[in-house]
Amino acid sequence: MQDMALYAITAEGCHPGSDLIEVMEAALRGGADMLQYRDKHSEPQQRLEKAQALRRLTRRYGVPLIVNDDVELALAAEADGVHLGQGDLPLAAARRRLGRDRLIGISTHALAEAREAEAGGADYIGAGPVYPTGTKPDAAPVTPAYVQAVAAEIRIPHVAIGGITTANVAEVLEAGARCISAVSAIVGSPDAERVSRTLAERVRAHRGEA
Ligand code: 3NM
Repeated sequence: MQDMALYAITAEGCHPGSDLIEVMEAALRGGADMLQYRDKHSEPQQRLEKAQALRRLTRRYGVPLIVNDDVELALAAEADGVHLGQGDLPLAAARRRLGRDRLIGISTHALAEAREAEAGGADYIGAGPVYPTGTKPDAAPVTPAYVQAVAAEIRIPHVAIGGITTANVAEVLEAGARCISAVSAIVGSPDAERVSRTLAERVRAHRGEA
């Protein structure tokens, strides 16, 4: 998979007055280079329509589209892969259904989970939530120390996630993150393009690419 820098994830509640597709297009203009459709509430038909709209959008920008949780929706929408939490469909079952050509990402919160995902053939892992976040209020923060441990040991790509904003992204990068993900920092902003540009530029600058 490509070496992504900013992985933007959708949320049901966008900044008042903006819609999902507009906000995600703003994120792509700002430099997001991977996008995930995450939606825990919509009905199946609505989910399919939104995933298809995001598929058209991401094709225009040449960016991979990942669907959260739902392998069948990922296939129906011709997405590039799925992202699975620890309680979702097991990695091996998802791989059988999706084949080798589609990406599978796994959320991890501890090194044992990261090692298991790597050994099981995941394409990338999420590492988080790094900081407390209203998007996943019940999850205990893993702190930048977990990002550091993952960066030191895990060889597949990792994405730091959870409570990351323009104010704390430097600390996450210092801990060793090569890619960061954000939900509320982007969708909750009145200027998703500017926030995305700032985040993507910080990541690339830290990698020595800008
Ligand atoms: N997954 P925000 S944390 C969707 O740790 C998600 O696996 C996490 O949202 C994990 O950028 C998280 O708004 C929420 O904090 C990220």
